[in-house]
Formats: sequence, structure tokens, C-alpha cells
Amino acid sequence: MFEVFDKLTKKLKEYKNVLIVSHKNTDLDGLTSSLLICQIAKKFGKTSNVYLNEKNDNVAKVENLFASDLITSNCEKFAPDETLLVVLDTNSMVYIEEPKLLEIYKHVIVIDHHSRTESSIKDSEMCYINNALSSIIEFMTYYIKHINFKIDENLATLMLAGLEIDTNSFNFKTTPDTYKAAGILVELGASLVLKQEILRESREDIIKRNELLKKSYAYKDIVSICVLDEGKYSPVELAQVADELLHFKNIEISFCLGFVSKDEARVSIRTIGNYNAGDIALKLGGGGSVMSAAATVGNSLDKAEKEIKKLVGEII
Ligand SMILES: [Mn+2]
Repeated sequence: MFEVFDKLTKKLKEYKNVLIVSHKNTDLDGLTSSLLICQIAKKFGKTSNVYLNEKNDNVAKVENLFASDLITSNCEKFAPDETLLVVLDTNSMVYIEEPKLLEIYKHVIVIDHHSRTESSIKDSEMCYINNALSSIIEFMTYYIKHINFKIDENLATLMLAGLEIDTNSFNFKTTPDTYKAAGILVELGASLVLKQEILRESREDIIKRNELLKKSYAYKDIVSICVLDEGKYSPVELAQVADELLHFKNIEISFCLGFVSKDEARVSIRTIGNYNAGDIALKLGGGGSVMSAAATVGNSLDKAEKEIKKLVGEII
């Protein structure tokens, strides 16, 4: 790991500017890691910003504290030949917050913990993709330790919250190193009280999700399927319902199906780790990891539901 860290440091020092970008609809993992790289680059004397196209609830959680680190759309001060583009928490040319940046900037490095796909970024000066890693926050925690970089308590708190989200409360992809990273963040001053506040949801959102859960049913005892046949949902909403279904007793695999646009349905798949969600998603034309995966499934929920049951029949 130290070799990767040293290479990252070398890259961050190589160019005049460092522009950082994460994935669309950014989350705390992408966002806090980006802010951290931005702070480190600034300490190395670079001009640096985190690029954002649009604000969401996660951005709202950081923008008061880190407003000067964020830029939306205007990248004029970042001359392409003098700028390193750091892509974090995605390696996809499609899911990157702004795909056009890859056309403009040719000095690119990628640090991610999602599987490679056909749309993975091809040309980069450094590419570290570790599928087994819980989060980029875990990577960044060990990186700042390695370079002895001090962060403020607010960022440590946000990182701890992000780590908890990416691991689904230390259940997904959690290793001894993940817990140690959490420990390091607490040592750095992360507040458990503020962290809970960051993770809390609105009453409306929780009640809405619980309503959706009523649509779920058990299949072959250990599978829960939830078909959201009314309206449109964000991929995050589908994922949250799929996450929630795994809390039901006996359930080991969960599927949440719903439309994400007028004519495109998507399924979010979760397992507790003894079946491979990524393999199931692959058969549906998607992808992911052992415990968490997704696929777009055309425009018929009925057809997709049948296909899912068939696939489940093959593995159980
Ligand atoms: Mn992540």
C-alpha cells in the first residue's frame, strides 16, 4: 500500500493544479475523499478544487464548511496541460460527475473501489482500483496517516459517517483495517454525536421507505423481492429499500425493482455475503460486488421480476 501512497504523493506534486472529481450524485465517500485530496494538494502548493455539477443532500452537508474547495462548472483556471485530474470513488467514464472532463484533461489518475466495467477509464497515469476496499475513505485515512497530514474534526466526522454508509454500518466489505480506519478517525476527533446527526434522515423519508417495504414478499424463504410498480425512483432509493430488506429475518438476498426513468427500470441487489450479488447482476447485464450490485432491466417490471425468479431458482 505504501508504494501506492508514495506514487499518489508524487502525482499530486507533479502538476501546477489538481482538479478532483467523483461520481454523479456524489456521496460522502466521494465527497470527503475529494475534499481531502483538495486540502492535501493545496498544502503541496497547488491550485485545487473539487468539481461538482449539481448539489444534493450530501453536498449540503459539507458546503458550509468547505465552500471554497468546491467549484461548479467553471474550470477556466485549470489549464489542461498543467492540471492533474483526480477521479475518486468511480472508474467509469459514464458515472463520473462530468464525462467531458476526461476529454479536456489528459493527465488523469483514478482511485476507486468499484469493479471495472466496459466503461472504465482507459488512459490514466495512475490507476488504483481495489475491489476489496470498503471505501475510498478507508484508503484516504491510511494515506493521511502515511503522509502525516492533519485534518480537522469536522472532516473526520464526515469521513466516519461516510465510512459507515459505504459499509452499511460495518457489514459490507468490512475488514479489520476498516475498523482500524474508523478508530483512526475517532482519534482524529470525529464526533459520534455529530456523526449520528449527519446520518439521520427526515421522518418523511423513513415513513416513505417503510411504505415501500410493504410491497415486498419472500421468495424461496431466503429471498426478498420488492417491486415498486408505481412512479419513478432514484437508484439510491432502490438501493436503500434493497438494503432494508436484508434486515428482515431469514432474508439472505434482496431485490428492489423500479423505474428510474420513464422507460428504464433498474434492480438493486443485496446479499449478506453468502451469495454473489455481482454475479446475479452480471446475468442481468449489470454489475457490482458480492454484497451489492445493480442492473438496468429494460422497460418491463413483470419481465424483470420473472427473470430474477428464474436466476434465483438456478442458484438456490
Ligand atoms: Mn464509495
